Amino acid sequence: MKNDQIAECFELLADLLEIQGANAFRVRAYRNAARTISSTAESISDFSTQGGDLTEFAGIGRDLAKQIQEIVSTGQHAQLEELKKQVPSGVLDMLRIPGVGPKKVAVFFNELHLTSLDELRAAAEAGVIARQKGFGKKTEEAILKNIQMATEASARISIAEARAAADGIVEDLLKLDGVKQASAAGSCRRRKETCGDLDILVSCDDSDVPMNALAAHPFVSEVLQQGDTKQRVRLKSGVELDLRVVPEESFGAALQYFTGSKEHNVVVRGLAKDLGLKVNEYGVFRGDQQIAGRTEQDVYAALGLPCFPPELRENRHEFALAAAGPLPKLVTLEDIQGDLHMHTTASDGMGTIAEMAEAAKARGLKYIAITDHSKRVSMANGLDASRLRQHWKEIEKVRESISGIEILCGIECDILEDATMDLPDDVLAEADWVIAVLHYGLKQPREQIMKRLMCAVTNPHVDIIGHPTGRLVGRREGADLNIVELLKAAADHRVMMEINAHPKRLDLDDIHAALAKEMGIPIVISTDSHTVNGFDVLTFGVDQARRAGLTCSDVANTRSLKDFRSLLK
Ligand code: DGT
Ligand code: CA
Ligand code: CA
Repeated sequence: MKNDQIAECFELLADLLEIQGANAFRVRAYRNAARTISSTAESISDFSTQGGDLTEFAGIGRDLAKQIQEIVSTGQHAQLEELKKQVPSGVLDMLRIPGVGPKKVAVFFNELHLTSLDELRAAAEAGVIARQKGFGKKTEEAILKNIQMATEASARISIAEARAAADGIVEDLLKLDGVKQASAAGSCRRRKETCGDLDILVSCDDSDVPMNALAAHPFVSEVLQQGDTKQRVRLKSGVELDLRVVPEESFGAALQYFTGSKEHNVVVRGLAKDLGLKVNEYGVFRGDQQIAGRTEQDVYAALGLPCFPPELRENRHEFALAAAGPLPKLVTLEDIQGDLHMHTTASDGMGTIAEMAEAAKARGLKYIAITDHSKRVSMANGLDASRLRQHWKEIEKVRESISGIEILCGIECDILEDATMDLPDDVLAEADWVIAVLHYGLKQPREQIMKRLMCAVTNPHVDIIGHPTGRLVGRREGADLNIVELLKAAADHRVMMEINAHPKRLDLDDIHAALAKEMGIPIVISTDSHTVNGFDVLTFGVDQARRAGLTCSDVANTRSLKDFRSLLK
């Protein structure tokens, strides 16, 4: 069992207990434990089964240690299962509404007896929420405005969750006797930031083999439909998955077809028709004769097309790119040499400077920037000028004690609501690397948001805008900004743009990153790590960059540190 799964159990317990009005200390204990577990590098499950003493971990006492053992050994938590029966799942869905936490949900459930998003919407429309003690018209309006996001969020999962599930299942299917090939398809293979459902293809002579295995797979809760070659199941996480079993000679054609996107496939079919050919999930056909289908390369080649990387298959630029010559070579995870956004224990990170540097080095990175928060982010213990200067001295000490990785003295500096920087210019001037970000006041009118961004872009010490829109995937819209105007100014003032790789952010998104590339703005893919495991998310940032069509030359942190420095102002 993965640490994140154990942590999720505790998070859910905390939510449910809080909704039931449980003791605040108890709730906090579960949340702290969840945080410790999800930020621990070592497998808690292995540690526990090998007889390790779990109370060695911060925030884990005897009682919690026992509960962890229970989860690890039974795959369940009895009290959690009990609580789930008492609180309908529709109540938990309410937690996905931006700005609504367990305390508000407790009122909706316990006092207003609302049990689903639909009931909550109806109550808000009827003005019932605004009349409730502690709530007002404003809260009610916010709920009505944001409830749609919760409905949609519950329908789509993040690419991180999609990949973890799909890759795990594909790996297990490939181990089965008789299974020749298996692959994820659909939006997950295209690395879209969210996925509606999962799609997996298998080639196997006996379709019962993969279907029986999937039905019994630990991720799967029930089989929804089953035919001769097609099966639809629901995973325990709630997401649904389509499995298709296809003959070997059609595997490439099926993979092409079911990878999509629909829009890409429409163009492919049209091009085939122009050549007097027909393409479907079984192959490419001239009349009745199959001329390709075993591999995707064959299918595209039969149509005179290159085998598009799945990330490009959205019918955006890929056909124009193909017509213009060989496809550009997209950036890969292995190309990334440095990570320029991360936190340490100086602000809200869980690792020390040395731990973060060692972890980055172990992953093959050649350089990093330590970029803790500035003082405005007080709940993250953000740094003022004097603490920051002290912190940089610490970084210099670590620099001297570690070889094989370079460490830049950086700062993630807030752009304040009044369009000034959170730290004075003379401090920013001393930094090797300054990320400017919006954290607060994201709902300000466009004019003020742009004024703030311009303040950062025109500041001579700002190197990059971090997570430029501030959106949270499926949870919060980004700030109201004019992206073209921002990118123009960034190009003029030689300010870079971040693709924040965290699957909750992916900010810039693929479309905006493609625009930044077009305008010649260097893009940096950063992890925003808060723990030594935080670097894991780099892959999602690279995927987003690939969807934007970025090559090594577009991504500044594929360069050596020396070449990277030449891009700085
Ligand atoms: P999702 O699941 O909403 O995140 O997006 P996809 O792209 O995974 O869509 P899905 O699961 O409905 O279908 C998987 C792929 O199968 C899709 O990308 C293209 C192909 N496909 C499905 N239905 C059709 C269709 O009606 N026409 C064509 N041309 N292709 C289809
Ligand atoms: Ca899908
Ligand atoms: Ca599907």
